[in-house]
Amino acid sequence: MEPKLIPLSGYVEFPAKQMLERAGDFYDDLRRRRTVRDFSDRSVDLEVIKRCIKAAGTAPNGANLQPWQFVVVSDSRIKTEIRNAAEEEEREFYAGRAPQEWLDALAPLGTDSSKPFLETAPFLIAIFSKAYDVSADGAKVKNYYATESVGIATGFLIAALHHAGLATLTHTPSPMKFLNRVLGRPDNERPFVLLVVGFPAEEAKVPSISKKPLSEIVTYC
Ligand code: IYR
Repeated sequence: MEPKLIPLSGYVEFPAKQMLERAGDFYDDLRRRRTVRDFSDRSVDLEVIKRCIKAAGTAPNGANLQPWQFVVVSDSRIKTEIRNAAEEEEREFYAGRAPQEWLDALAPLGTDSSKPFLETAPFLIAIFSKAYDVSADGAKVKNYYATESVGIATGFLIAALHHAGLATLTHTPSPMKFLNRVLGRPDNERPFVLLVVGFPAEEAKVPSISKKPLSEIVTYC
């Protein structure tokens, strides 16, 4: 097939000084983001969520096959079902399935099997990754780099929600297969992450942890 190529539009170059400022400002904005586990039950405009998911859908991805599905949950009965199923898995996780080394790594976060935020927060966004799609005639169509692509889109989504002034929790109850049953998703969709979205509770607390300095995370050559 002949590719259809069109002129690049939308790219903007900034003067060097402005470029530096923008890079610093973006860092300053992103570094304010904290993973939140204490959510308010205040409602959030669905339109904000839709716009943020549109931003996520612009992510670069394998062969532009866009191997993702975002399921937006606000129905309180479904949230309760998700909480119950997640807590069941988490109880097993914390009571024995997780190796001690993993529990030790989680200790600074103060997490446990109780997940009230799955009912309190106004929105849960279940993000699914599709290793393949199913065409209208039932044939399997393979996707490429599905996990990487969905990871990038999820990063865009978290940044978009933060930019809009919402708090998120990147939640990965393990295993997450119950999300297919509860949300009625087909077999080609694998749960990637359950994003909890809303306003932080007024008394929200977060762990006292820090990010590695640049010198530790970059190598130049
Ligand atoms: N899924 C569990 C455990 C957990 C695992 C990781 I890796 C975290 O960064 C945080 C928690 C839970 O949600 O409690």
